[in-house]
Amino acid sequence: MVGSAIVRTLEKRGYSNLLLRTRDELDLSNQASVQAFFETEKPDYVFLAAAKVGGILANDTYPAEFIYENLGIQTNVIHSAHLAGVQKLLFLGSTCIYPKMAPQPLKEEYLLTGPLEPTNEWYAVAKIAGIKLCQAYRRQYGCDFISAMPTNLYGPGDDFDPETSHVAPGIMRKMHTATIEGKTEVELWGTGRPRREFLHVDDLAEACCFLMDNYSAESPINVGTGKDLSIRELAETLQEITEFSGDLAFDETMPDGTPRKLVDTTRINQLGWKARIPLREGLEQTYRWYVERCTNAVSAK
Ligand code: GFB
Repeated sequence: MVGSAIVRTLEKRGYSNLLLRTRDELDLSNQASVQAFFETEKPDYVFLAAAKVGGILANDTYPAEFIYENLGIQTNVIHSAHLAGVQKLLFLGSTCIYPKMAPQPLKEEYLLTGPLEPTNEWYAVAKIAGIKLCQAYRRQYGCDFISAMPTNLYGPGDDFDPETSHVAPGIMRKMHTATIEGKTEVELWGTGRPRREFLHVDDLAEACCFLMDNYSAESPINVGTGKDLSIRELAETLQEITEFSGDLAFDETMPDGTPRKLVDTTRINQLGWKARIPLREGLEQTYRWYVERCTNAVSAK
């Protein structure tokens, strides 16, 4: 989702010399393959968006995959970028790197000031290691490696599998399916009280290009909208968008995760960047994308 959005944004800006590889063409968890790619292609700029990601249940169910795959991908790419003399690298983290009970909004300096949320500490520890790799290579070798911490993302290209996805695509799909199947209820996880901030992936892609041009420092920098809402409010908005007329049933045996994750975006705003896509509009566009994709998949069979 993120890589494709960055490519769309770069192409819109007129870049035609992009070095792209699919997962099948280049396995980023394979050190030798990554090193060979960098030695041969010698990229100037690197956007490191590749990661093993998922929603709260996937994070909690597959801790080994989340820590192992992410440590591997980012270590291989960052080290090879250094060896190949890359001019600038942007590493993408996540706001789950901040302590579970950190004051809100989350400022960049809250990193490593308290315990992490247990459901995603494996992913968070890997992402914190990625930030530290960038900082270490900057300090020791003078590499211009930066890291950005986006808040919860959504948009075209997302994972809509209800078991592994994040909340917005997960609920969209559950409501879409329930309407088709004539169900009167959808099951949601937790209490509905946690608050989350959602950023459209095209806004993140703009922010990544902006930071490549305008940011060069050791500290990670937050990327968000500065606004959050409760999961119940999100679900009610999605009921309107998907036209699901049934009830919301919250399964409180499922985890809530972090109570709130609102990022402080003062730094990036002061540099001159702001998110543009309003949540309602972005969710509507994402739902249209999902429905078109489902319809095409069905008619292709
Ligand atoms: O999006 P989500 O999985 O990620 O869940 P996190 C957000 C909230 O929505 C949680 C609730 O309180 C969930 O319990 N929720 C309600 C649901 N219904 C659903 C549903 O049908 N599907 C899902 N997925 N959630 C992830 C981290 O945490 O966020 C990752 O695990 C990463 O490490 C990512 O940082 C951005 O915000 O809780």
